[in-house]
Amino acid sequence: MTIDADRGALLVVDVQNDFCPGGALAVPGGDEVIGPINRLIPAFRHVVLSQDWHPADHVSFASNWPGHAPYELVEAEGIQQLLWPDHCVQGSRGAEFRAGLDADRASLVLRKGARSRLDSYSVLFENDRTTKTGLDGWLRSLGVEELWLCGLASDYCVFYSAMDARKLGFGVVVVRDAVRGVDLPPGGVDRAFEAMRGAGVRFVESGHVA
Ligand code: VGL
Ligand code: ZN
Repeated sequence: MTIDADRGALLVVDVQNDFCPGGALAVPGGDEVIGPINRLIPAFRHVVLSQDWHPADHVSFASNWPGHAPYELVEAEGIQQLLWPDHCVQGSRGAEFRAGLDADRASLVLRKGARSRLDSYSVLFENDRTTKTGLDGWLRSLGVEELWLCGLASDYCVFYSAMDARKLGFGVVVVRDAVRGVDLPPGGVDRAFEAMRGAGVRFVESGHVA
């Protein structure tokens, strides 16, 4: 598959300490995405890094739900909310980009999930599915038509970003060796790939990109 540096943008999703081994919400092999991502970055003119960026009283933290534990499902503001361990707290070390990620060439750092009562998996819409992050307008004003997705996690933030991008009419490519998943509940990664394929997302290995 060929990269069009002007029409395409690389979206590096949530490559943060808390999603890497040793982090609060570690994704198995999470840091293994950094090598392929660093090799892809120079091929794009538009590189966006996203950061999961929660206040300490965030609705997605099980610690803010007395009597509940991480990975339980609750309802908040009419939205199904999966509870997580505290992660990516604004300004914390866990929220920083993983050391080794070549963040310098990014033209935009997008922070999401910053409102206490609203979670955001997708880099395009928050979890109420209507509040925009603003990334859509940024991309369109630059003439970007195709999004190349990499990062963490393939069954949450990468998945929701890919599905929203397809709904908004972008071409979407997921770089297979540059994503890793939580796989909770088990099988979630396979289901996410199936759903993305059904939505017209294309897949490529970073070594097969020109
Ligand atoms: C994510 C769970 C909770 C992600 C963020 O980046 O995939 N997953 N918050
Ligand atoms: Zn989060």
